Amino acid sequence: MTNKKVVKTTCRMCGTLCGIDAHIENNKVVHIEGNKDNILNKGRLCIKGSSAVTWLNHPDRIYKPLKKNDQGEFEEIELEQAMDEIAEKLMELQKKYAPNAIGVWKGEGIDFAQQEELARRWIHSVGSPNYFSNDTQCFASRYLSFNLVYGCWPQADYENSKMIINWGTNAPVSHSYWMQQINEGREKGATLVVIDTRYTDIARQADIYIQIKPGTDAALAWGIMREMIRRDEIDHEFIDNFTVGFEQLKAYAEQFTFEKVYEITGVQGKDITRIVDAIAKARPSVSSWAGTGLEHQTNGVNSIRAVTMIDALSGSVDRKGGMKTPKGLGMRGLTIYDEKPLLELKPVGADRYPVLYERRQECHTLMLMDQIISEKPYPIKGLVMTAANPVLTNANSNKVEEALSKLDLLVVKDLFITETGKMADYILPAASYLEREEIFSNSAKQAAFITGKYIDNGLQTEYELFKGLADRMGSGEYFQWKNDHEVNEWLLEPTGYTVADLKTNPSGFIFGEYEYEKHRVKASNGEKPFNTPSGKVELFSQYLVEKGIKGLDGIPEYHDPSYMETKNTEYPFLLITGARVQKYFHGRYRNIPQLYKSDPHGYLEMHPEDAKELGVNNNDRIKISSRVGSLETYARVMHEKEIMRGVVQHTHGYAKENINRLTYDDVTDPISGFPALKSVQIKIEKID
Ligand SMILES: Nc1nc2c(c(=O)[nH]1)N[C@H]1C(S)=C(S)[C@@H](COP(=O)(O)OP(=O)(O)OC[C@H]3O[C@@H](n4cnc5c(=O)[nH]c(N)nc54)[C@H](O)[C@@H]3O)O[C@H]1N2
Ligand SMILES: Nc1nc2c(c(=O)[nH]1)N[C@H]1C(S)=C(S)[C@@H](COP(=O)(O)OP(=O)(O)OC[C@H]3O[C@@H](n4cnc5c(=O)[nH]c(N)nc54)[C@H](O)[C@@H]3O)O[C@H]1N2
Ligand code: SF4
Ligand SMILES: [Mo]
Repeated sequence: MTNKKVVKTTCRMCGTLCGIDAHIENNKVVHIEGNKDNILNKGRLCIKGSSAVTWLNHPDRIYKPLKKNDQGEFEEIELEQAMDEIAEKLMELQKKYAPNAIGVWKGEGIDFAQQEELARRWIHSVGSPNYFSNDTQCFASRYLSFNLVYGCWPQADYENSKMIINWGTNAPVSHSYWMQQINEGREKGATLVVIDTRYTDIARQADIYIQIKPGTDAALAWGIMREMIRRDEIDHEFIDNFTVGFEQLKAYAEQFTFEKVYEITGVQGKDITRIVDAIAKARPSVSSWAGTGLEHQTNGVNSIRAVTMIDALSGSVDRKGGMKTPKGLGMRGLTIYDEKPLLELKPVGADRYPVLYERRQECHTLMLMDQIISEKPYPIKGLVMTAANPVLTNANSNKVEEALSKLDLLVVKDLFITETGKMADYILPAASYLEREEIFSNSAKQAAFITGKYIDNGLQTEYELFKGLADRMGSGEYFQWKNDHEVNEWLLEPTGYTVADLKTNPSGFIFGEYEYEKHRVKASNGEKPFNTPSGKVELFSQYLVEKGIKGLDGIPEYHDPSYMETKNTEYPFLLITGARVQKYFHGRYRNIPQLYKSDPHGYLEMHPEDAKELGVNNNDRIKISSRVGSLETYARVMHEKEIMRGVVQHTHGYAKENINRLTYDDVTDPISGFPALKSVQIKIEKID
C-alpha cells in the first residue's frame, strides 16, 4: 500500500522561505506546489522551488559517508566509523598543535538560522574560537552598516512606502518576496528609484533609473544628502531628537556638489534633483535597500551607512513606509560566547577586523586561507565544513584550493560531491530541509515557521553531526538534547510558545503585529530609543572613531574604489561578478537538467562597443584574466543600455567557468574585510 501525505512546510532552495505543500509518497517527495495560505508567497513558487523534486531525488545525491583512500579515491564507510575517525583526528590535531588548530565553516546551504548557532556552539565547546561562514562575503557587511546606524537589522516597509530606493540589488531575481512587497507599494503609488551599474530587471520597472560607476554609490548618497539639506527637505524634529552627528554630516556633505558627484559617479546633477524632488514628496515614507552591489566593494560598509542615512534625514525610520525596526521572537540563543569567549586563542581575523568580530563574532574566511598556507600566527590543520562550496564561491579560488589541500583534515557535509567535497578527506551526506525540524523567522512580518522531518533516510542532521562530535570529544554536556525537536522546544521556552504552536500554524505564525514609532514610546518611558551606544540613530559613530583604524571614520566618508587609484592599462576592463540569475543559487542547481539545459555555461556580459573593439561576437570563446588567475568562457554581447562601457559582468557558481579564479582576496573593505568581488580589473582576449 502506498503511504501518501501532503505536508505544509518551507522551501529552502533559497533563503526566501516560501511556503510549500510537499507531496510525499513512501518516504519520497513526488511533487511540490506553493502553499496558497502562506503569508509570504501566497502560493507562488519560483523555478528553483518547483524543481526541488528533481534536486532532492537526484541520482547523484549521496546517502553514505565517503572516505578518501591512499589512492585519492572515495570509499563508502559507515557513519559511526566516520564520526569516530573524524573526532579522533580532530583531537589529535588539537593535541599536536593547539586547541585553535581546528575550525568549523557553515555555508549558505543552511542559511543563518539555528544551524549556524549549532556550528558556533560546537567549535567553542571543543575549545577553538574559529567559526567561519559565507557571511564574510555576504550580509555581515550590511549587518554592520545598519547596526552601526540603528543598532538593529531593519527592514524596508515596501508595502507602505511612498518612495523605494534600491541600490545594487535586483529583487525580481534575488528576492522574489521583496519584489511582491515592492509591487504592492507601487500599486499604491510608490516611486521606484533603482541605482545599478547594469540595466537589470528591476531597473526596467523603475520610475528613475540611475546607471552608476561601480564602487561610487557613497558619493551619490552624499550628493543626495547635500541637496536635501540645501533645500531643507529634512525632518528637523527627528534629527534633533533622535539622531547624533548631524552637524558633522552636514559639514562633510558640503563638498559633494553636482560637479564633484558627476566626476566620481557619472551621475548628472539633474538626476540628483529628480531624486530629491521625489524624496520631498514622499518623506517620511522613504525606504531604501542596498544589496551586494554595494557590499562587495572596498568602501562597502560606509556606502551602505551613507545610503541608509538618506532615510534617517527624511525622518523615515520606524515610521510607516520607511525603515522598520522589527522585534524578534525572543527565542533562546545557542551560542556560548559569554561562557567561553576564547578571545585569548586569537579568533582568525579578530585583530584585523575588530568591528566585524565584536559585532558578529565572525572569523574571516579570506584570512583563513592565508593562515592555513603560512601557519602564521598559528597553524590551522583541520576544518569541518557544512553546506558550503568555497572552491566555487570564495574569492581567489586558486588560493582556496592551495589552502584546503594543505589541511591535515577536511570534512565536508553536503547533499552532493561538490568541487570542495572532492578535496575532502571525508564527505558526510546531508539531510535536506524535508529531513529536519528547524525554526525560521521572517522579521518584516514578525512571523515564524517550522519545518519537520517529513522524510527519513537515516541521514544525519547538522544537530546530529555536532552532537556526535561533541560527545566523542568530551563536550557532550553542551548538546544535552536528544534531537532537533528537543532543541527547538528549548529554544522556544522563553517565548511561551511551543513547537506545536508553530506546527498548527504552518502558513506563518505571527508573533506580533509591527508597531511603528516605538522609538517615541521608548523615549517617553525614559528608555533608549535605539539600541546604539548613544541610544540614537548614529549619523556619526564615536565607536568607530575609538577603533582608530584607517578607514574607520566617525561619519561614512566616501573613498574612491581601489581600481580608480591603481589605473591599470594591462587590465583595462572592470569586472562585476555574481549578478544573480533566477534558476541558480551560487554553486547550486547546475545538476538540475531542466535548468541546466537552457543555461549550461558561464558567460561574460559586455557592452557592444567593447565587444566590437575586441572583434568579439555573441557566444565567442574568450579568455579573461586578472592578476590572480584566468579562465576561458563565452562572450555575451548586451544592448548598449544594459551595461556601462568598460564594465563587464560574470556570474559565479559555474564549475568550469569559475569566475572566482579571477577575484582577488586582498582588496578588501577596511571595516568588514569583504572582498571587492564587484570591482576586479581584468583583460579579455578572443580565442581563435
Ligand atoms: N536566484 C538567486 N537568488 C539569490 C541568490 C542566488 O544565488 N540566486 N543569492 C542570494 C544571496 S546569498 C544574496 S546575498 C542575495 C544578493 O542579492 P542582491 O544583492 O540583490 O544580488 P543581485 O541580484 O546580484 O544584485 C546586485 C546588483 O548590484 C549591481 N552592482 C554591482 N556593482 C555595483 C555598484 O558598485 N553599485 C551599484 N549601485 N550596483 C552595483 C549588479 O549589477 C547587480 O545587479 O541574493 C540572494 N538571492
Ligand atoms: N564572485 C562572487 N562570489 C560570490 C558572490 C558574488 O556575488 N560573486 N556571492 C557570495 C555570497 S553573497 C554568498 S552567500 C556565497 C555563498 O556560497 P556558499 O556558502 O558556498 O553557498 P552555496 O553554493 O549556495 O551552497 C553551498 C552548498 O550547500 C549545500 N546544501 C544545500 N542545502 C543543504 C543542507 O540542507 N545541508 C547541507 N549540509 N548542505 C546543503 C549545497 O549542495 C551546496 O553545495 O557565495 C559568495 N560568492
Ligand atoms: S523564491 Fe523559489 S527557491 Fe526561494 S523559497 Fe521561494 S520557491 Fe523556494
Ligand atoms: Mo549571500
